[in-house]
Amino acid sequence: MKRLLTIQDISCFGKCSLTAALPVISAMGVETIVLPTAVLSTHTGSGFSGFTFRDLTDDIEGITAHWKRLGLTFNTIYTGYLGSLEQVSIIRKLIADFRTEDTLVVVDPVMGDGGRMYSGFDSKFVTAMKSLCADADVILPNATEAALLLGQNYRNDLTADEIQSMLMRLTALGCGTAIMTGASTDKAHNGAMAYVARTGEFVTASCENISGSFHSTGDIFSSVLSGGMTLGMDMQTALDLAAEFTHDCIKATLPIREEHWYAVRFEPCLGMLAERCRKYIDV
Ligand code: PXL
Repeated sequence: MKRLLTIQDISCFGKCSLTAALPVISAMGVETIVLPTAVLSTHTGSGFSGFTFRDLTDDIEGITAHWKRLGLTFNTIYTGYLGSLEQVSIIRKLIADFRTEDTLVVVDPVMGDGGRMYSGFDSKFVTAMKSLCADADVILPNATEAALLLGQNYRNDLTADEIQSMLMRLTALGCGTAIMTGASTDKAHNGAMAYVARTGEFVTASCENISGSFHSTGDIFSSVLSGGMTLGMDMQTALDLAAEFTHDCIKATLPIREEHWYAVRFEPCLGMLAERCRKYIDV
C-alpha cells in the first residue's frame, strides 16, 4: 500500500488542509499519515474572525524523531499550510531526512488567494517558501502564490502565454514541475496548467467554470494530485482527476451554498473518487 505523509494545519471547523486532505487521500486508497503544523478553531479565510491558533512548531522534531526510530518511510511527502516561519527550515530538514531516490515531494505553497496574502504571512515567509519550493518535485501555487514566489504583481487576467512563462520561471526555483491551480484563460473554463521542466512539456486540465470563489478548493486539488501521483498516474491523468473532482465538489455545494459558504461539500463525491482510483490499487 502506498503511503503519503501530509504536513499542514488542522482547522477544526472549515474543511480545509488536513480535514480535507485526510478523507480525500484516504478515499483514493493511499495510507495517509498526518503531521499537524498548527491547530486552529477555524480556517483564517474571510467570514471567520477571532479564531484560535496553536502553533505546533515545537512538537514537530519530537514526532519525526520517533518516526525515525520506528523506521517509517513514505512514498510521498506533501506539504500545505505551515504555521510559522521557523517551520519551513524544520520541514526542509524533515524532507532531507526522509527522502529517498523514489520519494515524491509535493509542496503547495499556501500563502494567499485572490491577490491577497492570508493573515499571518509576510515577505520573510515568501522567501522561506521559495527555498521549500526548491526542494520539491512538484509545486502547486495558485495565481496569487505564483506572483508572490516570482516577486511580481498579481493579475487575474493572465493569458496562456503569461501562465506558461510564469510556470517556466517557477521551475527555475529548483522544482521539477510547477502547476498553476485555478488557471483559466477564458471565463467559461477553470482548471490547471503544469510545466514539466525535464521534458519541456505543458499539460492542462480544464472544466466548466462555476463563477464565484470557493474556499478550500486549492487544498482539495492538491490532495487529489498528490494522491494520484502517489498511485502512479501520469501527469495528465492526475491533473484531469484533480480538476474534475474539485469541479464536482463545487457543483455539489451549489444547492447549499448559503449555509455552506466556508468550504466545499466534498463528501458526496468521495465514492466516485474512490471508484476512479480502484484500478491503481490492489483490492
Ligand atoms: O485553504 C488554505 C488554508 C489552510 N489552512 C488555513 C487557512 C487556509 C486558507 O485560508 O486559513 C488555516
